[in-house]
Amino acid sequence: MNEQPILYGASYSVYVRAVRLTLAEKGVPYTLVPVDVFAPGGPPADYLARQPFGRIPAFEHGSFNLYEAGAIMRYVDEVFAGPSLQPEDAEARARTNQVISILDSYAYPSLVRGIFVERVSVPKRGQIPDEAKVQAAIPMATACLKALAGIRGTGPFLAGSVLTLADLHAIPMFAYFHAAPEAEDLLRPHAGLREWWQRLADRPSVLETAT
Ligand SMILES: N[C@@H](CCC(=O)N[C@@H](CS)C(=O)NCC(=O)O)C(=O)O
Repeated sequence: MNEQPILYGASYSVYVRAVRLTLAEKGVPYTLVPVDVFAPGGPPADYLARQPFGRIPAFEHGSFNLYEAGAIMRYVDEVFAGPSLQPEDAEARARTNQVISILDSYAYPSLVRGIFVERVSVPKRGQIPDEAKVQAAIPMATACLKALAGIRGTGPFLAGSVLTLADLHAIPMFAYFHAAPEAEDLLRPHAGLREWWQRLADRPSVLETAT
């Protein structure tokens, strides 16, 4: 299939950014069609045909339509040329998928929704953060950082010795989390995660998807 893929979403979304990072690392040109899920009234009604839950991203490649960031990232990795972002080795591949699942199930609700949104996005909108939500997110954020640091061990990347979809899934969540004042204290015990972030933060794909 020669068509250039189309990604529907907004650059502020962590999940849209994770897909953009994957496309960038694979060197795949694509079109980003803006869909703002937080617009008053929600996304356009016809968008629900692409993503019935009203979330972003959605993806189109020729006649193939897909939603759910993790599925899109795996598809992009498997269909396009460029460096493989999923290890061949069964154990390393399982670690990659384990990290992605931890990020979706525990990191997004705590690091992003519980801490970043309340501490950074809500005040930016001129509203008062819900302190209870921040406090409720801290135990899960703590457990999550400990788990990710443990899985990473001393390797340069989250799930082994090469960059994988696990790193690309994590980058947008960590980028937001770092903007919250809680990040410094919560990351203090995890020199390895801080070093991981420093290694990735000025990667071309990371810089070019920063906005
Ligand atoms: N499981 C979905 C999650 C996507 C998701 O939650 N996207 C957020 C933006 S980062 C969204 O659309 N939020 C809109 C809302 O919560 O109403 C995926 O992996 O694509």
